[in-house]
Amino acid sequence: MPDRLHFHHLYSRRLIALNCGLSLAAGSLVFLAGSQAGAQVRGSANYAVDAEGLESAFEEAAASTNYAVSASVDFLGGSPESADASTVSRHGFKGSLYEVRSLELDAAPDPVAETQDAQLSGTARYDDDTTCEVPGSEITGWSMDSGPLTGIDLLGIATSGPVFEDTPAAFSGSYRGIAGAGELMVQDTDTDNYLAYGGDGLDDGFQVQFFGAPPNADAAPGADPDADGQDNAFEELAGFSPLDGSAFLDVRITALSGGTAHLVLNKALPGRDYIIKAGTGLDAYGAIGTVNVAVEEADLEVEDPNVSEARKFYKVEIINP
Ligand SMILES: [Ca+2]
Ligand SMILES: [Ca+2]
Ligand SMILES: [Ca+2]
Repeated sequence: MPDRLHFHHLYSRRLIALNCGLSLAAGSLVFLAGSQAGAQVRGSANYAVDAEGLESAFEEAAASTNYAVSASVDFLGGSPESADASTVSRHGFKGSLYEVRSLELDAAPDPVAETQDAQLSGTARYDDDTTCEVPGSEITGWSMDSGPLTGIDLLGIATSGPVFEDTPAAFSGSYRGIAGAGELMVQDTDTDNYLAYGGDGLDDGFQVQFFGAPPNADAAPGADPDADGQDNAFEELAGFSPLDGSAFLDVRITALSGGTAHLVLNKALPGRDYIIKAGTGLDAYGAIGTVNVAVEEADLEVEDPNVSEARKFYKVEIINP
């Protein structure tokens, strides 16, 4: 089969060529001291390397816009480095010549949603001011120093607990004997999940603000600890203190003239719908309008221009959409 013989022949020639190449390299080493021709060019259509020489006198550089390599074998040196010099590869040394001087710890994501995980890691800064990223698994002695973390495992995965407002957490750990610290913001993404105040329908931030850390029976949505007739849930909706019996939503009819009734709400909050309802009896109200305000307003006046009944009742419903 002539074709097969032909291929075999080419294959054999390639083997021979390779062997020659190896022999030539060995010869270069022999003539090293006297030669200045050690560097060779290696390349493709997109890439070219002026290859390393065998001592510093032949040192050659391979480079692109962002990257440079110089290499040599006589002192085992070389210095590949990035354009901004933030990282330097120090290959070829027989031992570590650099020591960690400081450690910064970070988290991702940061902020993290409450009850979710974040990966902690570090950045070590060496005594020559270079830096090195350190994975969380290589940092020892993880510690939760403050804030709403519930655990950090050996891989540096931190778990956050529930919060009643955005709350920072502080943590620390060490790398090669150098301690570092970091902070992580835990975001309040659920307004009704905080410990014993969670799941009762009332904003946890409001409950902590007025009743302190849970549990506290006075903080229940239906409780009225200031005995003003409006329970905590309604005080939160209307924007009043649940601990001040003189502060509560008050709706008054201040005037009636020419078939128009003037109503005044002593406080209106932005972001709420105030639905004004009217009826001829206490069991038959119909909505006559909705009022919204852009900023908090005291003594907000509302008019009902269609008063013809002998008597008319009003009430206000508040909705926090
Ligand atoms: Ca929460
Ligand atoms: Ca709650
Ligand atoms: Ca009350």
